[in-house]
Amino acid sequence: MTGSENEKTPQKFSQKDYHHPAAAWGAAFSVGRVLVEQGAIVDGVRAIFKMNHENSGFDCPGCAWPDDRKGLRMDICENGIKHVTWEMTKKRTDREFFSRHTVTELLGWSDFELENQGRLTEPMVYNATTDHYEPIAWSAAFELIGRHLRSLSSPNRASFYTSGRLSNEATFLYQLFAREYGTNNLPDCSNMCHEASGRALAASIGTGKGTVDLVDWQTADAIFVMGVNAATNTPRMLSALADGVKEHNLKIVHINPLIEVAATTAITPHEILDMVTFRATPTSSLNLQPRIGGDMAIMRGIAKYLFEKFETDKSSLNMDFIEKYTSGFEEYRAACDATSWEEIERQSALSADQIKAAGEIYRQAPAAIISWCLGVSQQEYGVDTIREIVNVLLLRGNIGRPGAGPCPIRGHSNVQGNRTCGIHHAPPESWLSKMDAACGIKSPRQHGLDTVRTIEAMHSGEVEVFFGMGGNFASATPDRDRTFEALRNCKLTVHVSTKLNRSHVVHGKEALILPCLGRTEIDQQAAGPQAVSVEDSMSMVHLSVGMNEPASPHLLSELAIIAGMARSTLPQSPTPWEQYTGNYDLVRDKMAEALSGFENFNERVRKPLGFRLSQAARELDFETPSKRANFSTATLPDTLPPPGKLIMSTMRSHDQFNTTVYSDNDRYRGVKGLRTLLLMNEADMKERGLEQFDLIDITSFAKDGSTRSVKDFRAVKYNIPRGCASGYMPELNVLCPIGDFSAQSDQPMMKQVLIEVIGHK
Ligand SMILES: Nc1nc2c(c(=O)[nH]1)N[C@H]1C(S)=C(S)[C@@H](COP(=O)(O)OP(=O)(O)OC[C@H]3O[C@@H](n4cnc5c(=O)[nH]c(N)nc54)[C@H](O)[C@@H]3O)O[C@H]1N2
Ligand SMILES: Nc1nc2c(c(=O)[nH]1)N[C@H]1C(S)=C(S)[C@@H](COP(=O)(O)OP(=O)(O)OC[C@H]3O[C@@H](n4cnc5c(=O)[nH]c(N)nc54)[C@H](O)[C@@H]3O)O[C@H]1N2
Ligand SMILES: [Mo]
Repeated sequence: MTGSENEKTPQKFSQKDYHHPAAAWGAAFSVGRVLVEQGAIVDGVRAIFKMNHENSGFDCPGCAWPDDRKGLRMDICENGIKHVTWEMTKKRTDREFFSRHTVTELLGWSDFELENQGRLTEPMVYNATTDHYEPIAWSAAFELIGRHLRSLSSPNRASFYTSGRLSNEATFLYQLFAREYGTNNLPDCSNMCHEASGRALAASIGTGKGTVDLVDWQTADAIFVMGVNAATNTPRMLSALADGVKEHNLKIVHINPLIEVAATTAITPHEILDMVTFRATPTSSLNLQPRIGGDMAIMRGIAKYLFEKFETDKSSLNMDFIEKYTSGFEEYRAACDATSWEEIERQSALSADQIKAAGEIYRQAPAAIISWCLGVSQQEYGVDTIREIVNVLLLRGNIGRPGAGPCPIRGHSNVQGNRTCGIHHAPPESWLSKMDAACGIKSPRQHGLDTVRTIEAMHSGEVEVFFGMGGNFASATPDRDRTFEALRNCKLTVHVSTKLNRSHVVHGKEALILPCLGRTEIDQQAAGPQAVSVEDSMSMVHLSVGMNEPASPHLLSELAIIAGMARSTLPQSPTPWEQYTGNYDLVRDKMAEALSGFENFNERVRKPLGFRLSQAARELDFETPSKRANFSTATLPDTLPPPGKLIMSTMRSHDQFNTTVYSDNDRYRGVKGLRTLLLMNEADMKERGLEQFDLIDITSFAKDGSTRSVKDFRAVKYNIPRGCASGYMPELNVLCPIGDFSAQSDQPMMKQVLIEVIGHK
């Protein structure tokens, strides 16, 4: 139904089903609009041709999907282009802008309005007397940070956040600074993203990463796509899916409470002929629509089906693999026997036949990949669920051979590299001792604070200085109101950013905004223009080289900012900060000594495709205490909402990058002009007397009994299982209770919020 069809609905928003393929022309038009709006049309087009090219371009900051360098094809996507263009905008947030607007006034602006002012141009400091941000020299800004950090009674009273696009080189210096200063307080966005994946994989196969690469994606016989909105958030995955279907009859199973557009058909932009002739490729063999939180039940059901089939067909399980490489098989079989189909149906909200159909696709496939993203990881039982995914893979030996394996789809473009290079509040001893020996420092051994615990520590006054290296901590984290109080409670907040965002206007008693170069920009240092490296979702490390003139002559690189802060805080530091800043090869030489897998870093990273970090589990070498891949045996948790309540997942629209909102539209879900919405099942709406677009209040219920509410959202009828609802982050973060994080992963349960919905009468 469109807005205009409903009397009660103002004209400005609407929702109707989307019936076109993913990617295709709608994407092309959308790109054109953004290029024009940001005034970046010429540079934008030039940039697109430079993006993700073998060692001659910059890495797309849009997502962590690996680059496909098959010949000359253009492997780009709409959202990557939007993201790059957003950074390359001609608009500027300069000193005149800050002198025109008080911070109190800016606080009333939307996230879109804040970022849409364009690129930050020089360091700014908050003046509490005037309530304005005012220019400050870089040297004075570093001195201010140094003064605060030197005066804290313990280094643990500062916390150093990272958003996942920081390069490997900057990451390494950042952690080195924090640890030389004396703290492991290194929270990062992965604490909200794939922490569950890392922990589950480490326990099951001895490594925190997936084992597959892009060639595996191109050769798999079956791929399971769980809990990801691929056409929006990992659009280049569509190429792998569509090519697989066309080239070798790939079977694709989508598991998602919503039928996202990637689960229908796609036309990928590099298939120019398909674009011209509107020829779409079906990208789904089967769609399973579980209840939110129902994924583990599905995986348990698939395993149960394999055991049942094994009675009559011994090829259903790979017993040779199981005997040679795994432990815990008999216990796992017992756990599957003990789980009834009835319970599996109840928890997943699917019939046993539907799950068996997925099981049969899996059983028939000689090689299979199971991939997943936030729909699986941001759940209370995310770790158990991901371990169950690995159980299913182990049953058929789907690991360590071509076309097979577990594959977490990472989010930010270098979030995996951040962890590899030391962003970890709980680093393993072996990692620390190698780094310490190489760098000549003595790192603290006491574990640090993650994202949720940093918020709580700022709230209670235990953390007094917050440093944000990229990202938008105020908006991205759970429990908005509490996070705002926490940030405001700090003595000093510092944000290294490219654009203005909420975290700058919700600040500590003293506050700095430090503007940095973006990934698309030339990074000129003493030794000439510099390149940085990143690691993609599939462990490929490669160079990224900026090509545009910097947005302002006053921007510093992230490495230079870290070095400036380090020198001011630790005047006696033996680390050659200035030399590192002048020539990133020197940082890489040190990383080659400090990080295993980075030997000959400078040489290997300059190879045309970079290099792949070797991974033991891919070679069937499982670095677990048992030296085997471990089956897990968790019982199926009960994740059903109590009567009268709904389970809500928060997610991204098609037109946003995390907290950066490009527009109020969500094209593939047919939504126009509305972000304060809640997608609901029609029967759940009826039960509450709600009609399409009715105004609603949403209240969330935390485990500690507290409640949080948002008002004046709109109910939107959608194809979603009963008892489930979905809406957008960051608007709904106010409903995510700070204390409701998973005990298994410590991740906030951003896809599993218990709510009630009440219509306005
Ligand atoms: N354009 C664009 N690209 C991005 C980003 C962006 O914001 N914009 N963000 C980047 C980042 S940091 C990340 S982490 C990734 C995020 O990529 P996604 O994981 O795709 O992110 P979300 O939009 O949160 O979507 C989650 C999906 O999980 C589904 N889901 C919800 N609950 C469940 C459940 O219980 N089970 C299952 N199976 N599915 C469920 C939702 O319906 C939705 O399709 O994308 C990265 N790429
Ligand atoms: N409710 C709910 N909340 C969520 C999620 C969810 O699904 N639901 N997802 C979570 C996930 S997966 C993630 S990853 C986090 C994201 O959390 P963050 O990474 O903290 O947030 P972003 O929105 O990606 O950060 C955007 C800001 O980064 C800055 N920036 C952009 N480019 C650069 C650069 O090159 N350098 C520097 N220094 N700064 C730059 C800009 O100033 C921009 O405003 O959000 C989490 N929050
Ligand atoms: Mo993420």
